[in-house]
Amino acid sequence: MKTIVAGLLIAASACASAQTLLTKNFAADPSPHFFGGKYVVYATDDQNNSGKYWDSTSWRVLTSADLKSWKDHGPILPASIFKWASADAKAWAPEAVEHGGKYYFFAPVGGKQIGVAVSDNPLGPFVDLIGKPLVETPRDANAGDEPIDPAVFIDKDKRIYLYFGTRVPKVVELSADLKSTVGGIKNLVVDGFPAKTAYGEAPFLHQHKGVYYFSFSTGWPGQIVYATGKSPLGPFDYRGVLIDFLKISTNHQAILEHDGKTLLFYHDNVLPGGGDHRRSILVQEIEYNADGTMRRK
Ligand code: FUB
Repeated sequence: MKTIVAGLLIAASACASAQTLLTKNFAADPSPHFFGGKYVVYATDDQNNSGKYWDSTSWRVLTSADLKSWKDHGPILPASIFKWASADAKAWAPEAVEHGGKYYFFAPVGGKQIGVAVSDNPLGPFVDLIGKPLVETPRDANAGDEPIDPAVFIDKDKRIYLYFGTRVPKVVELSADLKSTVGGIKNLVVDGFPAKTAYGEAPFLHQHKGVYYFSFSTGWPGQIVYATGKSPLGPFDYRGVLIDFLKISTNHQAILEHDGKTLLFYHDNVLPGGGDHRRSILVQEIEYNADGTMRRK
């Protein structure tokens, strides 16, 4: 069932509560944060792609004070932040992190490289932090064929981890200044996959009550599933499905815990004219069961 509420499309089903649509512009691959007293979501800019591929060259930013009303700031982050990237480099699933009073923006450009940029303001402008890719294939051993979908997790001990990768989930530790990788790139291990289920893309790590939750998409199309472990480096044990197959070739989630709520952001195809390359971002609250498993609220 779909209804329009207060200018925002709310999708609801018999078994799940409302999901809020963040913007009527096409956008995907949400990276949600609470920066400077407001919610900030960085996204792939599907509004400005060809409609035939994920070939936009900009990222879109959205903000909200209350998770209900969202402001779309438009495609304010261009791939040209990274001068070493080709002019038509595809701007895919971004990530950001607040660290030491500054905001860092991580972005895959062109499918083979991940850049890092910095700003004093969550909305930018961002400037390239190191003037070269932070991760690049084939330059970096074990970067994999497609080092995309960066996700950063800062642990309680202040160690910083960068997750990324297609078909094989990767992790590498970052230096405290975020300018370089530390040690080698490792493959993450997820045990207990059900038959015909495998890692696809969109790695994301969050922690809840001392448990490390590793969520990801299982492929194209994919389910959003998650696994848990005792370390940010894994190994992780498969725990279940958060979002089952949707009528779209990709899905991409990220989880934000703030103000006592756990918020699941992901993309679907719910806007008129939408499709595999014209995606839309939704948010829905999730909760934890006593055994640590998660369920959509
Ligand atoms: O938006 C381009 C790609 O589609 C992303 O990098 C993947 O996560 C998938 O959502």
